[in-house]
Amino acid sequence: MNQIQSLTPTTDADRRNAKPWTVDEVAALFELPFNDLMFRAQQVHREHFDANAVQLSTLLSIKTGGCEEDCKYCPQSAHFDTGLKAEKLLPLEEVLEAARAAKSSGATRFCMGAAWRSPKERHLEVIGEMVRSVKAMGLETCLTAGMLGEGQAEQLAEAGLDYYNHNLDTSPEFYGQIITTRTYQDRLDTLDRVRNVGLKVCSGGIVGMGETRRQRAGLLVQLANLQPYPESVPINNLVQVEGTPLAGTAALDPFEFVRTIAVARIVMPRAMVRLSAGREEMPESLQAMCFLAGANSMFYGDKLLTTNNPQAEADRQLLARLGMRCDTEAGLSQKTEAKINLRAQAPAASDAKAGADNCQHCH
Ligand code: SAM
Ligand code: DTB
Ligand code: SF4
Repeated sequence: MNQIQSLTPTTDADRRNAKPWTVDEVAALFELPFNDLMFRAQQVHREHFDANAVQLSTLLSIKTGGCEEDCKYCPQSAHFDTGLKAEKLLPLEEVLEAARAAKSSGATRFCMGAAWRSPKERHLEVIGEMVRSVKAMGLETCLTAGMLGEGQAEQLAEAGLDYYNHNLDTSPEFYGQIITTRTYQDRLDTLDRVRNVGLKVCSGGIVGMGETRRQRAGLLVQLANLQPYPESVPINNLVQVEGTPLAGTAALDPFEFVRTIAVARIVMPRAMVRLSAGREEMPESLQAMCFLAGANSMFYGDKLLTTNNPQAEADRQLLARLGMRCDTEAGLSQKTEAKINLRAQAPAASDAKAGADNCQHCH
């Protein structure tokens, strides 16, 4: 059981939903009894992935704070006073040092984040150098640096960037209450540019901002109906930062967060669904439930961009306790066979051992 049959990454054709999802259909998934939803999500997850493997990405803020956008959740917006000190773009050597540390603690992808509305030409040259050098260490690279203009995605692709992260953040209906300085269409346009030059798309959103369940469904519909849907889908739980307008928002029911992961898994079966911001505030039991719901990637390392993430050592212990393997290959091993045996299969002792032994960093 759980035999890894192929290391082939998904193709764009694999990630086209044959029929677009409607908000009603996705809202109906959210309405399922919790156990039924979890069961469906696990079926889908196990059809396409090894359910005991998780991919680890480490974040670094390469340009912090002072951002001209007004995203109401964000500690880095210059519109709000969160006490964060704005900094310039980090020098290359500092970025490479962080990438080396990420690799040696077991991350397979290094994600660089810049608090910009969009990057300037002079920045892209430096970032190109960062991408080339991080890749040369054997890490996958991801960048999130705001909207991309004409020719900028090409420049990043030429530098060898693997993924570009640009989140839709929420549903089109709720969006205007969260950000006014750029439109939903601006975000879709950037995703198009990224896709058109062959970069892999990382796009997801944030929950717990006061949106309704239907609006959470609306976000997932937007993502699932992209043609193709993203390779990578980060699901963030709002980290409430004092000074941002969303500080003090009623916390989301934790089961609703798990439901969001499960529905994301069902509507984007072959995407890597990343358990993203907000893990620091989650009990480990809840994180384990997110893996059961189909999350198969997470941010790993003591810090996200400006806020805390669980300590890497605590994560290594959590994965070990769950018998989960962190994947050291680029991308996650995919199962080619869609066979689910609904009767419980007693795991062979060798299977359990294979999972736990696989990652030299975690165990
Ligand atoms: N400035 C770029 C942009 O907005 O695309 C890149 C950096 S921005 C910080 C990346 C993403 O982090 C946002 O799209 C949002 O989804 C997430 N994020 C920012 N602040 C957050 C918070 N307080 N809680 C959860 N997610 C957050
Ligand atoms: C994403 O969706 N979440 C990450 C990454 N992409 C760039 C960022 C989370 C940021 C949380 C708040 C902070 O640390 O500043
Ligand atoms: Fe700027 Fe990105 Fe934060 Fe929005 S989310 S304020 S664009 S850093």
